[in-house]
Amino acid sequence: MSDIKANKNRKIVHIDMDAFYASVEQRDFPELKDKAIAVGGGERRGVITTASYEARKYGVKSAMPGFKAKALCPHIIFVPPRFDAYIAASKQIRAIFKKYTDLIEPLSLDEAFLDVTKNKKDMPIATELAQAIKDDIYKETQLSCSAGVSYCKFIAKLASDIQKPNGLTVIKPSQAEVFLENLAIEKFFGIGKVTARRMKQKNIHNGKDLKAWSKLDLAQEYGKAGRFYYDVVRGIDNRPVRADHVRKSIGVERTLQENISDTEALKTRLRKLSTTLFKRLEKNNNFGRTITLKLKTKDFQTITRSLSKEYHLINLEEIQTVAIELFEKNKEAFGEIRLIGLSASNLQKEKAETEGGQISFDF
Ligand code: TTP
Ligand code: MG
Repeated sequence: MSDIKANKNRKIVHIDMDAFYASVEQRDFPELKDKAIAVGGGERRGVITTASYEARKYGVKSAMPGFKAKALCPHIIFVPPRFDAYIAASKQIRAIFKKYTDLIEPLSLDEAFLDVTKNKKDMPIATELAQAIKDDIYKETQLSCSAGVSYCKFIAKLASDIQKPNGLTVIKPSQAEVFLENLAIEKFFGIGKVTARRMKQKNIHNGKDLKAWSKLDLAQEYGKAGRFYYDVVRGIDNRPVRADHVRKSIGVERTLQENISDTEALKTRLRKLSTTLFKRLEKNNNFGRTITLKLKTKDFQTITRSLSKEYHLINLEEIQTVAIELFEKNKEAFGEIRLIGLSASNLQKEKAETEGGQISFDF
């Protein structure tokens, strides 16, 4: 097993807008400034997309049901989302990135990686470059963001979160070792909630604990992933910043063994397909606001029907409900079906678990 070395010569910047949707609302409606607000969640059974920092003080956060937000923060103001405004702001910030580098990998509307090792401004110091981007963004959009600077993607992303809002955090190659040793296990790239729980049962709570494990032991305990953990805890993440790497949709489709016209049988297929789609979305850490049902009839006519929600569908149950709803609403039009497909679009990376677990910094 040959050891991979970390490429520590790159300069990667991660930019993430602060309370993005809520900040756009507070900017466009000055009466909301300095107020505890949530975007979405106002309607019955609705989930909020995000909350202003004033509301977060009360424990309100993304994906929380509106009633819960209200219970935590009784004076909270619910604002309906205006996606056009968020997309417009997103385009503005991407145009700014473009002035610095073409190596931009957007992760969602409000977040991107930039490789500025070589950059269009010939700026040798990435920290100054990140500050310049922050200033440009503020000048142009009156919105604040947080930046993380490091030599690889996963550390840059963690860094941008450290001093939110309006932060700029640099983790130099020489600081990475201490940083990673003190990092809570669930914050490592590639370690999900389930793995983190398993690791804690084995007394692996932070990077230092994980680092004590040999490559062989990790491989025995976690299979192929174990080898990956071995590298990641040593700050080895050589993934390149991939320009234009945004997926517009993620979908699955199945040609049926035989054509089906029975409604119940089709619904059963659809539920199964929802599960497959959900697994694929989960794997990509990507969730959609829009679900599209595609059916091909026996005479090869393709019918597609879409439904958009104002929040991202992050549970299997939600995806299934939307898929069945789409089917029920339109079933008269279908007849005999030979292929069935389901896709999610208006994608957004699910927020990595960042709350809870304090990181300690020794530098
Ligand atoms: P985030 O960057 O995760 O959150 P944020 O920008 O609101 O707050 P901060 O970065 O300062 O912690 O997400 C960007 C936007 O994506 C957010 O403003 C609203 C939307 N969003 C959802 O619609 N649903 C979600 O579950 C999350 C996490 C975000
Ligand atoms: Mg953000």
